[in-house]
Amino acid sequence: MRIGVVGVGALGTLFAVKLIAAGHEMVLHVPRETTRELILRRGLVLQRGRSKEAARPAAVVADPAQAAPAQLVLFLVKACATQEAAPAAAKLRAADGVVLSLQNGLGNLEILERRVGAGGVLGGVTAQGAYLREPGWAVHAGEGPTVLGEPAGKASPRVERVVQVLTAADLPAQVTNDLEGQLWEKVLLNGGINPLTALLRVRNGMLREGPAAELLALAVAEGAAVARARGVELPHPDPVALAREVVAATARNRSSMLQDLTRGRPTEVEQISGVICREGERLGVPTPVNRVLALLVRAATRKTGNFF
Ligand code: KPL
Repeated sequence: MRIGVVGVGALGTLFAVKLIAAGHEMVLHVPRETTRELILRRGLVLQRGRSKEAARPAAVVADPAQAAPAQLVLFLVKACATQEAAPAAAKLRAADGVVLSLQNGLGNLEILERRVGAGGVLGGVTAQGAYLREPGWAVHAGEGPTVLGEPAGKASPRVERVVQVLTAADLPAQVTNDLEGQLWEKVLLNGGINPLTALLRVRNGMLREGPAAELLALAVAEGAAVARARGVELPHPDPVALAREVVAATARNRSSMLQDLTRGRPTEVEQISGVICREGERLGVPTPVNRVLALLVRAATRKTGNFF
């Protein structure tokens, strides 16, 4: 199958390497010239411990119109870049193809549907953890399932097909009939793990104990209260216990927000903590911990220099 990737960051690299190894023809959308040249010269690299897997995509393009259309387009840009990158996904998608967003945060599917058309978008969440060593070179730092579904709910043959493609490429995937529940569950986990790891400058595993673990539990419980007040059915009965499991399973990972903050790039705080706080306010559910975490991340993002 011809598969496109828009957003060749850590997860984009991980998915692309696995899918190339499974025999798919990968087309990568890479706007930055230096990254494009690097990937064309060296290929993609996926590292796990001491082992390294290299893979060559079929095409690396700045303009998606230069590539043949893809049946499946993986959309993995940061949530704060969805608006900007959505046209590339729309151009790369074949007329009968789908764009699959596996991004963090809420609001991505609505933006994509406006660009791509309502029938052309699938959503999902992934518990795969990876960080970039350099452009096109990802370190696989945590494994977990990828769950996908139709934005409108019920599973469909095309979701089943994508699940098969991913699973056969060593990216275990499952179908969900409740995408909204999955997206909210991921968002409240990210609302705890991402700001805390970014602000404390630690890997996920450091949230397993002590005051950081306490803050994690408080942030996740607040997010869960907002989701429930909204009428969302959270798949896991105990989101705080789930957050502890995710932190343990991805202990070696550097969260995406930690990577963004340390590189001085915009973070997904608005699409994660921002959404939890705004929805909490609308529904009368207090979110003081998420609010402070959001303010601290915003303040840290604005910080331009170091006094010491
Ligand atoms: O989604 C993640 C992220 O880093 O954005 C987790 C699951 C927290 C893994 O690090």
